[in-house]
Order: sequence, then C-alpha cells, then structure tokens
Amino acid sequence: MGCDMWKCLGNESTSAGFRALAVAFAAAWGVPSPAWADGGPRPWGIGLQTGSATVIGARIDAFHDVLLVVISAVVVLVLALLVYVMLRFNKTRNPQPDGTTHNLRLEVTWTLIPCLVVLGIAAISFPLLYDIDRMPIPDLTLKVTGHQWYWSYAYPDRQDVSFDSTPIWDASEPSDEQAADAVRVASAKWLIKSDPLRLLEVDNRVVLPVGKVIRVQITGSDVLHSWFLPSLGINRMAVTGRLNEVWFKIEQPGLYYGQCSMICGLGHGFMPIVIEAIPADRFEDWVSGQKSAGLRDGASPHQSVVAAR
Ligand SMILES: [Cu+2]
Repeated sequence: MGCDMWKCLGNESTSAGFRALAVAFAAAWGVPSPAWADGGPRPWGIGLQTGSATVIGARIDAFHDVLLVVISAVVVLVLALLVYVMLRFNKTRNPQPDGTTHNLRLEVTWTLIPCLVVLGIAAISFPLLYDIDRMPIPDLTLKVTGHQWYWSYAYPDRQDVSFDSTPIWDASEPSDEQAADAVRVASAKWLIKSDPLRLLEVDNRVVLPVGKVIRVQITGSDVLHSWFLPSLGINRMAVTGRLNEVWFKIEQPGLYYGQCSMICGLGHGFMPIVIEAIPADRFEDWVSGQKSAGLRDGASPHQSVVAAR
C-alpha cells in the first residue's frame, strides 16, 4: 500500500513552517513515495524489509533518499571541478600561473551555496529529530531486556504478561529433527502464520496492536545489546542499569523483523526480533489468553543451545 509523501513528511507535530520547507525541499529533489513494510527480506532486496511501517520510519527513509541525491550532486560537482583544474591548469597547458589571490564574488558564492545546502538539510532533519524524540501519550508500554543471547519482553500495564523470545534455527542447525520440533511447537503460538525465516524467526513473537502509540523501554541484563527494527525506524541500545525509551505507532498489520545491532558476544548473530502487529481488539484477546495460560515463561529447547555457544 503506498504512502502519501505529504503525510509521511508532515507529521502533525511538526511546525507548519518547517513542514512546508521540508516538503518543498523533498518535492524539489523528487522524493519517491515510500511504501509500507510488507513482509520479510527478499532475495536481492535493499534493506531488511521493503518500506516502513511507521510514519516516522517513512520520513527517515525519505530523508535518506534526499541526502543520497544531495551528496551525489556534491560529489559530482567537486569531482568535475577537480578534473577541470587538473586538465586546464596543469604545468604543460598553463606554465605561467595567474597571480590572483582574491575574488570576492567567487568566495561569497562558494561559501553561500554550501550554507544553503546545509540549511536545506537542517530544515528536514531538525523537525524529524524533534518528532522522533517527542513521544505522544502512550497507549501501551513494552519492556525489552537484552540478554546473552535472546530478548525478553514484558507488558507492565497488561497484567505483567512476560516471556522470553529465543531464535529458531533453520533446518540445518542444530539438527533437522530439533529444528522441525522447535518450529512445530513455536508456530502453534503464532497469530500470523508464516514460514520461518532463517536466523530471523523466534519461538515467542512480540504481539502489538496496530494504530496505538507504543512506548518501548529497553534495558540490558549483562552486556550492551541494541534493539534494531529498521522497518519501524527504531534502533535503541540496551544498557545494563539504564532504561532507554523510544516510541512508535505501527500503521499496518503484519510481521516486522529485526536483530540485535550491537556486537554482544558469541551469539550476537542469533538474537532476532519478530513483531506481530494485529488489530487492537485482537490484541486484547491475546492478552486475555496469556493471562489464562498462566503467563508464558518462554522456556525453549533452544535456549540451552544458545547458552552453550
Ligand atoms: Cu548483539
């Protein structure tokens, strides 16, 4: 589903002036409309997922695209000037150098143009940074704790539902039988059925409602980790003894994948993140189900495999 560029660039909390500037600047550079995230990674795709599932994420993507155009233009201009100078003013073609040391018009121009470029970039990035930082009143809090080497989650304002989330290996590791068992046990709990993705699938997925402001509080239990979900525009460090905070509002139901992005030891490459975004009423049903099931503890046969690595 396509996302309206104007909506993606113009969050309601951005001041009107900045928004108009950002939109005009982006339009001038021909920013393509970002698409909503629509699944897992694809062969030969760019990025972990296609598109973004949050307005902020879409704006980050659009900002990246604008910057790519700007830096490409700067590189081409500087390279062209260098080549021109090397060919036109080398010792053979220009044996007698000019004695000019100042040119006011030229100096003003080459100072003003970069200033305008930087101001144009700031006009987009400052409102974006502000909107990323300013959290609306949250509807739900999710607590995330990074461990060597898995994640655990808690919903403190939903009867403290909590569980661990450990990875499921593909069929080559640790053994065909164990992997098949793990997939069978885990997939029975998944609300959105899908084929497990190699190194990206977990037993207990994070379930979140669509269209609600989610406040995420992130911490660590041992070493540094980082909760990274590119399709939500999120990357926050999990630091022992510190509670980092971030927020997002998922616009579309679906599966969103992520990984730890801070090298945290031997099992760093094996602590994926999976979010199941579902309609809000189904989410409350899921919470009730967790409560009646006695709160999952998430114990998984793979946890011991991870710990042994
Ligand atoms: Cu890590």
